[in-house]
Amino acid sequence: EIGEHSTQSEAKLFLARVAEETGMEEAAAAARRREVLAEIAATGTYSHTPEELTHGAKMAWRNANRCIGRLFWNRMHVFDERGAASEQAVFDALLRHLAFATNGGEIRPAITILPQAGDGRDTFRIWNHQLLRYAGYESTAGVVGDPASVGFTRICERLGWRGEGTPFDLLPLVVQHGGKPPRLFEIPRTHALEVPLSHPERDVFAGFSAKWYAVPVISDMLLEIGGIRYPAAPFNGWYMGTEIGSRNLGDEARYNLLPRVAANLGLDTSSNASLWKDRALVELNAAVLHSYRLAGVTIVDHHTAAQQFSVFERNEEKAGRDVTGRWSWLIPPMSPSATSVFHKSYEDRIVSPQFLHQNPPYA
Ligand code: HEM
Ligand code: NRG
Repeated sequence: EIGEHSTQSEAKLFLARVAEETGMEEAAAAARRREVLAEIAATGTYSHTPEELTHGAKMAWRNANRCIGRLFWNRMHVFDERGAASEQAVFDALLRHLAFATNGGEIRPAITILPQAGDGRDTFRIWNHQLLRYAGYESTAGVVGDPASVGFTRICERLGWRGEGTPFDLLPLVVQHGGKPPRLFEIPRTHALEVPLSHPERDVFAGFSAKWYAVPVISDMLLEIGGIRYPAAPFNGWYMGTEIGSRNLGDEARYNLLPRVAANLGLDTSSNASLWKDRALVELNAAVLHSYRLAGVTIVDHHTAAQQFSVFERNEEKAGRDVTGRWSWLIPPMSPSATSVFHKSYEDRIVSPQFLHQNPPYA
């Protein structure tokens, strides 16, 4: 069967790489390889050792072509939650993840790995795009909250959830086991650290108190390791400032704050050539970095992140590995040409282990 065959070849490649990278003894590596091939022959699939799981997840981060934060790929905590058997158990694991990752503001990269697919048991799907995200409500006066969440917010409402209606309502966690109806869980405030935004000198948020959450935890991607798929494996690092300042708050199709910030700065918005958007972007981004720093929450500016990425590139070269990347995602959405990544090109080739987009389980 095709599926078994590819699992077999993917497993062999992965095991060889892990053995090499972790300095396994030849005999131990050969024994493990035989064991996995026998398991695949007997059951059509196999399960990873804790060591394979941990190293595999780190490799997937290392191979994430769109990620500028990869210097730290080998420093991530891996929660092995493959034993989770109920929606409640998954929710509890996600709260442990949030507490560990948040760490009072000193953010720690982590991943929680839930049961694998294809071994005959039901897997889980987390319907949320990120564990922490704000709702978006369509109204006649436009969207209240995050326009990117309008569709998912409607799903939550159909499942019985009602938000307060503020621009920053945290969405509930939606966890599905197999083909059962999903279950909703409200995230306790204690597990959702947020940062009130302010500017060091100017009142750029006059008329709209903005905030953002501390930890980005992507929860809708599939982790593939050695031919094994983990459809629920939420992971986090910390924010790069521009993700919030340029995109989440600045995009016209998101919180669209540039006109307000420009007005609060007294800029001439009647002419594109006044560069009011650019000036507003800079001050919005300065406010984000300032506020996270003030709150003691880890964040990286895009210049430092790009420098760290250059160190990653050198490290990988020393280790004899190619660095793949997607240029259009690696360049930061403010002053890209002031960073090194802008001036280089990258091969956007898929390397396994990897994080993959998957179809949403709803709609
Ligand atoms: C994407 C930074 C940690 C995997 C990104 C992006 C940035 C970023 C700026 C682009 C996001 C966008 O434009 O929407 C960072 C920083 C980290 C970090 C500063 C701090 C440690 C991690 C970790 C993982 C990871 C721990 C996985 C274990 C990814 C993946 C993407 C990505 C898979 C692509 C997401 C997508 O396709 O939507 N990262 N990252 N990153 N990062 Fe990282
Ligand atoms: N741009 C998204 C988050 C994408 C991932 N970014 C990270 N990942 N920093 C946003 O919410 O703005 N991470 O694992 O740290």
